Amino acid sequence: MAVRTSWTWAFFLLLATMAAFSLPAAAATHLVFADLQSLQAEHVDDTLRTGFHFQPPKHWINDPNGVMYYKGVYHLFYQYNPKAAVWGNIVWAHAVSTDLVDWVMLEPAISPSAPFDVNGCWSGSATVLPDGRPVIMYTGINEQDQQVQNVAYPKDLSDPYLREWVKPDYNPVIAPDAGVNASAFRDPTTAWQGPDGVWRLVIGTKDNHRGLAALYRSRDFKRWAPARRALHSGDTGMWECPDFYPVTSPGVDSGRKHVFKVSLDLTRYEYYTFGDYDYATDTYVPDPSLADGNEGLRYDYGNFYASKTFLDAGKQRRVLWGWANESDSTADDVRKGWAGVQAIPRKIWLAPDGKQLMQWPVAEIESLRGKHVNITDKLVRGGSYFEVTGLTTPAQADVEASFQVMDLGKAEPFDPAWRAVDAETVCAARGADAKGGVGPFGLWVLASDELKERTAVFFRVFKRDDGAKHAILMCNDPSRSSYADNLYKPTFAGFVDVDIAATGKIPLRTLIDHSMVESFGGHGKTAILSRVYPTKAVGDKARLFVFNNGESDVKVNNLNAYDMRSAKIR
Ligand code: DQQ
Repeated sequence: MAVRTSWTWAFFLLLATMAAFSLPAAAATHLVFADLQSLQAEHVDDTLRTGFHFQPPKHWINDPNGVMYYKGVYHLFYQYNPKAAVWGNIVWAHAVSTDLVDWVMLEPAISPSAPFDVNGCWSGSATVLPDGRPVIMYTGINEQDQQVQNVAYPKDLSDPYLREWVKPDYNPVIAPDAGVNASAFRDPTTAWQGPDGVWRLVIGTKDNHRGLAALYRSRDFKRWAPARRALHSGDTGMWECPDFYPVTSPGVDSGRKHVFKVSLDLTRYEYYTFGDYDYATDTYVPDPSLADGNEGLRYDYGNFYASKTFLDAGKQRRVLWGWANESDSTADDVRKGWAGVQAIPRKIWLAPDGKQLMQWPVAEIESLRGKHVNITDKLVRGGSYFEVTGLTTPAQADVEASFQVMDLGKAEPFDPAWRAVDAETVCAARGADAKGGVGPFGLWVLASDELKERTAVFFRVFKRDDGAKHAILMCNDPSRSSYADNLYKPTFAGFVDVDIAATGKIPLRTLIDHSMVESFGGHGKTAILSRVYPTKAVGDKARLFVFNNGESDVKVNNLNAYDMRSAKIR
């Protein structure tokens, strides 16, 4: 017994040591824990597993892959380790759904099996060809550990779930040419066809510090040739998981814009631009008003990475998926037996003013709403808070609220020094407990009885000195979210482009799902996803509050909170 105990301790000590280097803050990609990557989880700790966000029953997941809608069925593939709760042994796991809510888990669609992918089946995309056949293009890690691009086709098109996929022998279809960095050449996009009938796609790569979206062309989806110029590039390090697609703005005759998004391996953030794409010359020019680089607009200002969109032809909408990594330690992941969650699928479109993209959880998830609590016109005096009671499961809930600022004159001046820094720095300096003029006000979610564990999702309003509108900061402050040690607890933040002087109100929607706090400010203008690990505010012990730590009173015009049922993932 003593021997076993000391072995157990030694093992956890080893994990703890590794964990010190493995919090997401360290941000290293594709860290391989040789000793852990085939450590089957024998026990799964359900305490903080999500109820209505997508997760497989156990083990590690990362990027959404090849998402598509095909003949009435949504397909979600994703990076998965079938053997452990850490990254490694990567296959394309596969799940299907008819409503983006309930999922049927299938056998992995693509696993290492051939010289061109024997060391891993990494991210990629699906394209539906004009003859109706879907094709997957993914990155294989070949025998020489080079990154090459391979195709796979469904074995049996009459199977509505497209369970089996065949990799033709002529793979790889795109190999890194001389001069291309073969260990940084991955994540092909969905292909698009120009009026000339030629297929195009881009692949993420880099040239020293310059991230590149390498463009390739093909007439038959089999023989691909590199274009002379990349579709786009930027001085931001390796570009992973590029995405490129057209968007329109409903009801606005602004023409068609193309969105270009990349996931930045160095910072683990994503950014996007949109602009004009010319098929004839294959040039993409972002709108000049948009920042193109680290300061660029983000889909989500929180823990959201390797995202991918697909066109939902059934509902004529574009849907965005993204991966939320854990922010506890690797040792915790091994102990839990699982790691990684997919964010709620979000409808995405161009804002009517053409200034940014908007997002909103797909309407289907509202089918999970249960018991409902409504609060109308409730004043929250500066320095006070109240509990939203009546929900059965505040740890698994959907909350929509609209806050009215009663005295905008109390807004503090926006320190000009902050202009040079990002929202995150401002929010980290002025967290949820730092009293302000207008705000911080918002929600404390996943709060414990004695209120010592709580995650704050809130707004602060500042007066600008440059004559522009007020600056509205939306923050997620997890600094008090848990009693547990060894957690990465970054403050996340973004500005919300709402003219508060004109509207008087700021809307917020927050999806609370045990260890996920996924928020949308300004009707989907700013999104922030955060992972938290409460120890007391779990299950039916979690509570929900509205707080106001500013001088100005705030009125909750309307708050609708719903219990959320669990999705069926079987
Ligand atoms: N994850 C995949 C890569 C991709 C990275 C490997 C992004 O293809 O670049 O699991 O998270």
